[in-house]
Amino acid sequence: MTRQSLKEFCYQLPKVELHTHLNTSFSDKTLQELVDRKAKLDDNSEYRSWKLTFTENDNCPIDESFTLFTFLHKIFNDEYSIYKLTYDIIHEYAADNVKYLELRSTPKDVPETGLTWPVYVDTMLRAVRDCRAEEVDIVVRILISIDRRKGVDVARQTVSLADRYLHDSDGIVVGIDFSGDPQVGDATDYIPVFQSAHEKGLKLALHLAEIPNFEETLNVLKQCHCDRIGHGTCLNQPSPGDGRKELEEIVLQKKIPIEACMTSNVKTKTVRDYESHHLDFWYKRNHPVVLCTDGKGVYQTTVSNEYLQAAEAFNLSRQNLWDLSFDSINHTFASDSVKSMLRAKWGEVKSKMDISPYGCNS
Ligand code: 6MZ
Repeated sequence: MTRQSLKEFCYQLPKVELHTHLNTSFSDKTLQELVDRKAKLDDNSEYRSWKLTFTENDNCPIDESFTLFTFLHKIFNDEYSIYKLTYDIIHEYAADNVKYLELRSTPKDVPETGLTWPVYVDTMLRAVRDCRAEEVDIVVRILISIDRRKGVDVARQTVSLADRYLHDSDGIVVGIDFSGDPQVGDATDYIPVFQSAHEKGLKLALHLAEIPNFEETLNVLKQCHCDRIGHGTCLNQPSPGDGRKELEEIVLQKKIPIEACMTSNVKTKTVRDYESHHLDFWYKRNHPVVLCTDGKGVYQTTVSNEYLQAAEAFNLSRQNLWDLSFDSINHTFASDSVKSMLRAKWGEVKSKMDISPYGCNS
């Protein structure tokens, strides 16, 4: 199979995206427009010289991502930019044959522009509903993010906000994401917040073990319900104290799906290269993994490209890729009826696709 035909297959494949941050998932075109607009509004051409994406072979340590995110937050700081990001991103995923998207974002309060937390979420919802009214072929759900740099009080307020929208967004807001710089703070402090979110019926997607945070990861996994793990890069490494594989055992036993963001991990140097990505470890154990982009703008990728990279790194066949994509439906935070609708959609496409049993390198 040529690379081109594999690439085409990955594009044609109906897909699910479960781990993507709004402020890092822009297309080049949207970014350009929003940077130009902001430079004009603030009469500051300096914005145009900021580095806002990682290009090909541009591997930077994870801290550089967080520096870059602070620049992005300065650009995307009003209702117009949040609407534009959401609206464009939904169309771009639909164009990549993504049929179900969970978009996550941290609400911002920016007094200068009138942005408040509720305005932020309402703006995202407005864009989702506008796309639905246009009959864009994609189902969209929203997760509200807790930024671990902002402390437990803010996290509690975020859960209250998400709880309100859980009951007042026609089912679009479905859960909570826990993210932010993994080198800052201790996830253990947030355990009561996660427990209360779970009790309220919010789904929980938690960034865990993106770097070797063994202690906090163990505490969270032992004491909290967790619906999905973001990254989980170091879950299968032995713990530094006794060399046991306790994290790995808990995750396997609880069958917690892992959101694998290969390109992001390679570009932020938390993983050496695609071939050494932990996807392989979990996949070989028949453990649920979902291929995701993390930030298709910042890391310059697409969901189709993540399938291509996984196929090439681990010699996955078309059937393997199909199964990965189809199984991802099980790990969405959608209702049972939406899951059934998605399975039927995959079924319609399947007969039209050439799903040979051969590996991509054969
Ligand atoms: C942890 C990350 C992340 O919420 O403003 N974020 N958190 N690890 C990562 N891996 C590299 N990538 C993004 O999107 C940007 C925010 O998402 C989180 C960070 O908190 C970042 O500020 P939103 O839409």
